[in-house]
Amino acid sequence: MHSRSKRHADLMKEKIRAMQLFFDLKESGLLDPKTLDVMREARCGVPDVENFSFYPGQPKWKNNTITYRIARYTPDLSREEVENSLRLALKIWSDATALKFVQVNHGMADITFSFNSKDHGDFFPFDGPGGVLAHAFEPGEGIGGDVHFDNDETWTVGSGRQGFNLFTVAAHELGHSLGLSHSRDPTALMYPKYKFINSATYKLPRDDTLGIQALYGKKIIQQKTFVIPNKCDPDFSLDAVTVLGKQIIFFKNSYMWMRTNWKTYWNKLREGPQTVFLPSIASPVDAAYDIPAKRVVYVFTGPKYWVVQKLQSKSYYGSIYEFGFPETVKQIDAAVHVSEHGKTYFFTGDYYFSYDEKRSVMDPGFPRKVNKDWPSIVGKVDAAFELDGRVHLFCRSKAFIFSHQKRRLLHIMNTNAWFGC
Ligand code: 0D3
Ligand code: ZN
Ligand code: CA
Ligand code: ZN
Repeated sequence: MHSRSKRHADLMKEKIRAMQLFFDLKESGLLDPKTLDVMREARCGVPDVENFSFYPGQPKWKNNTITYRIARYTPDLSREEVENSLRLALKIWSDATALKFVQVNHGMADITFSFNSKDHGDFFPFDGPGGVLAHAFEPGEGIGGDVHFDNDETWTVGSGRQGFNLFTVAAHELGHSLGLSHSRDPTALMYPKYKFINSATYKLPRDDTLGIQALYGKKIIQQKTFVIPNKCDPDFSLDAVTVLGKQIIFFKNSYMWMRTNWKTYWNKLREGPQTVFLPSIASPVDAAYDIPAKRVVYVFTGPKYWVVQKLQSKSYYGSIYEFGFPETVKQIDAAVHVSEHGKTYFFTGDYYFSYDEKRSVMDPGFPRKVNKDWPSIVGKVDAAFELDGRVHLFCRSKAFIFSHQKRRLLHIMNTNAWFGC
C-alpha cells in the first residue's frame, strides 16, 4: 500500500517535472504557482471575474506581423475549407488591430494550427467527442500561440447542429493565441462556451475589441497612396459640392478643393486630402449639402451621414435612413438644399427625393424621375449645390445651372470651369 502510493507520487512528480521542462519552468516536480498558472491557462479554465482579461504578465506578440502555419489537417473538411475558415478567423482580429497575419508553409511560424486527438504531446490531452473543442497557448516562443483542435470533434463550415463550426472555434482560440483569456461577458467571442457565429456577418464584439486594442492598439487607417485628381482633365467629374460659410467645397476621391464664393477672390483655391480638412471622414464623399441658416454641412458616405460644423474639427455621424430613405437606397449621389423652399433634394440613380427640413420628413409623391423635373439631365447626378438662387447639377464633365423657381435650364458649363482650367 505504502509503496504503491509512493510509486504513484513519484510518477506524478516525474510527470510534473517533464511538464516543467517542456514549458521552461523550474523543474521542481511540485505544483508551484507558476506551474499551476500554465496548467490553468492552457486548459481554458473558469471564466474570469473581469470582462475581457489577459494572461498573467500580459504576454503579447512583439512584432505586429505574425506568421502562421497549418501543420495537420482534419479529415472532416477539405484543405481549402480549413484554410478559408482560418483566414476568416484571423481577419476578425486583424480588422480590429494593427496586426497582420502571413501564412507560411514550412519552417517555424508564430502560430501553428493542428488537429489532434487525445494525448498529443503537450500534457493537455483532448477528451474525445464533446467537452473541450480546442485549446491555444498564450503568446510566446515554441508552443506559444499554437492552436490545437480536437480531432475527435466533427468539424464543419456550416451552422448545422451536428458538429462544430471551425471558423467560430478558430476565432475564439486565436483570441487566446494573441493574449486574451476568457471573458465573462456572454456576448464576447472570448466567452468560454461555444456558440455558432456566421463569418459573413460577424463583427468582433465590443468587449473583445477593447481587450485586443488594449494589447496591440487600434487599427491604423491605411493612408492609401492616392493620386491627386487632375482637375483640368477635360473628362473631370466631381463626387460632391457644397457651400460652407463663404467657401464652395468640391470633393473628388477623398481630395478636396475650396474657393471663396466672392468673385474678387476668384483665384484663391485651397486644396488638400480630405483627412486634412475633415479628419473624421475617411471615405470618399458621395454627396454634401449645407443649410446656411444652421451653419452646418451634411456629408454623405455610403449609408452614413456626417454633420460638419467647422473644418478641421470633429464631425458626428448618423444613418441615412433617419431621413426616411427606403432600404433600397444604399447611398446618395448628390444633395442640394434650397433655402428659399426649405427643401433638400437628394439624387440617387435616376430618381430624386424631396426632404422637408422644417418638418424633418420626406415629401409625399417622391421619389420622382430626375429627368421629369430637371430638363436636359441624362443619367445620374454626381454632385449639386445652390448659389445665388441657382441650382448647379454636375453630370460627369458638365454642370447644368437651373433657376430653381422655374426649374429652367439657364446654361451649361464645364465641371472644371470652377477651377480656372
Ligand atoms: C471550449 O472548448 C473552448 C473553445 C471555445 C469556446 C467558445 C467558442 C468557441 C470555442 C476551449 S478554449 N469550450 C467548451 C465548449 O464550448 C466548454 N464545448 C462545447 C459544448 O459544450 N457544446
Ligand atoms: Zn477558450
Ligand atoms: Ca473534445
Ligand atoms: Zn494541445
